[in-house]
Amino acid sequence: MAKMTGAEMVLESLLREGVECIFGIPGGANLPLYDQLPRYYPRIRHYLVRHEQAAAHAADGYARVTGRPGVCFATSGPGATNLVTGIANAWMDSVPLVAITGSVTRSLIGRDGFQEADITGITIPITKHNYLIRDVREIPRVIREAFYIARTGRPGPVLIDIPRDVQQEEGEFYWPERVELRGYRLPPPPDPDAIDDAAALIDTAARPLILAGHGVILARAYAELQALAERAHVPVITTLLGISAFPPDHPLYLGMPGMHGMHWNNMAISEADLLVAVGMRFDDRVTGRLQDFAPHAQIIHIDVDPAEVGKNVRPTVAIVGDARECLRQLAMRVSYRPRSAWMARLEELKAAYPSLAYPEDTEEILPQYVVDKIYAMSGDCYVVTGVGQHQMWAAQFFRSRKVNALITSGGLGTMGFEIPAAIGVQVARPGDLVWSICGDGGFQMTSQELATVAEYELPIKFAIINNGYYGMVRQWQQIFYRGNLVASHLKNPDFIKLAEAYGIYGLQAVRRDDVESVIAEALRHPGPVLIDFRVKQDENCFPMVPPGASLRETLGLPEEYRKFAQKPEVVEVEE
Ligand SMILES: Cc1ncc(C[n+]2csc(CCOP(=O)(O)OP(=O)(O)O)c2C)c(N)n1
Ligand SMILES: [Mg+2]
Repeated sequence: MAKMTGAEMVLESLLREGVECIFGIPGGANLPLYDQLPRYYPRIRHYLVRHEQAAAHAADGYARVTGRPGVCFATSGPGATNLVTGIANAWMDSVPLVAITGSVTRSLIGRDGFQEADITGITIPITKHNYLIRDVREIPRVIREAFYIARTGRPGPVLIDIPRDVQQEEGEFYWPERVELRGYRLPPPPDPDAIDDAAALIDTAARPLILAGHGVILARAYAELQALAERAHVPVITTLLGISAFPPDHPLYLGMPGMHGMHWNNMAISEADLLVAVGMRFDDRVTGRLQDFAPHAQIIHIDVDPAEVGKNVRPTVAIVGDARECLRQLAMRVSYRPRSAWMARLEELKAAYPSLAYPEDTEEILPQYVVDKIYAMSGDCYVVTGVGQHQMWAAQFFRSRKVNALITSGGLGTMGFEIPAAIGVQVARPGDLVWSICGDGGFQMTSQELATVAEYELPIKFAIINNGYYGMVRQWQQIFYRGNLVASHLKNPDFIKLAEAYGIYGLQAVRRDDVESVIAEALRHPGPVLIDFRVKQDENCFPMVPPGASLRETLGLPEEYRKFAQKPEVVEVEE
């Protein structure tokens, strides 16, 4: 057994966990770690970000596309608290993350010394587990456990806080062969009786739907999902985070449901007699008013986390287990049913409510047109988004055939995710095309990361859907707050000059005719590009189910489309 310092043990352990890159910022309490980094280069590459929130989001983006835990470093106090939004984001979307923070020296813990924050206390509700290491010999075991916890079962973030003097202390490096955690259980094999019951329900259903969520992607259960859908002949709806779990051009694919989903899906859910919900948690953005959700449906709920079962809806049959294994077993048990009446009804719904139609003849640039064109011209790319109207359009028009290709903040809805998460995705997939579809508001929450993009020459294409507003906020104010637009207008900087200040190629589109040519130019340019799309400022995102309403009470159907876009109406909602 070799003697090593705590800092060396951390990096040695990360190497053994297969870590190739780290996103972070140094400071007093983690300098011993940084001091060791050059010895591990290039096996471990460090990406210096400009704000720790970005380190967490970049690690999150990296983890989403690779399936391996993303790693971020921060110093104590403000470094650690800056990670909090990013950790909460990973927690809400079940993304495996290992955050390693430096902490004040052991003798100073609890004395409110310089840059002390109780980060293990602060992150208890937003981590799967966290550790404060007090003995250097614990480091390899704790890191091994942290990675195990982060990636197994329902994935999530784990934080390890290491006092500076522990990083400097020497000890014997002992790498445990196995992880033994009392009270931590891996998902059980699916209960065969539950599989039987579920298969029987599917076989006898006349109007079934599959609702696939992020769990399908996290379990990499794409083939199994497709096998179940095809063998049983059941149409598939994907939640926001389930998008790209199923081929968008598949005849059984219906798109996204919920608040800004396709209206036909919300109608279909309201008419279905069976929902097969996989790796999704019946978020209110999906269900609308719970009492009115899927009133005629029996529900099969497949989830790796037993705490999700019965949390929001009571399932007829619950199967707790890994989505891939559950779907694999279920797919073997079901039989093909033509369900011609149901298929015909779904076609009718789609034709009656063409949810995504937008006018073709405008001179101004419609945001939908920009998003639609980006997909049309980019082939099978990754798309990262911020949060707001542009995010919903990026989801509605999604058509990349790459699996796991829409990287978006679903649960927490974190503006500012769009730049740093794209950094993580591009680092993980250096040869692939990565678009970041940004809001002009969210972009400014982490725009300092353009420096990171430029420094590491990451060829991300940033499309700012510049509507001069916190667009989604303005939309709510127009519809639910009497059109009283308070604090939603944005006086923006010159984004081209901003890009150029960082050494990034900037382009602008002002008229509809510019859109195709700037996208083509961005795709031709080998490095990072920022495009400022000056879109129609008052465009709203439809369809929309008001918060607290049932899925059938949709605003902005085609006949109302222009009326809502121009003359906002007040709609009473119960929250
Ligand atoms: C960090 C954070 N703060 C506030 C919000 C509330 N919020 C949701 S959407 C939105 C507006 C987003 O504006 P922009 O980024 O320009 O996107 P747009 O809706 O205009 O496409 C705001 C402020 C949020 N989601 N995240
Ligand atoms: Mg905006």
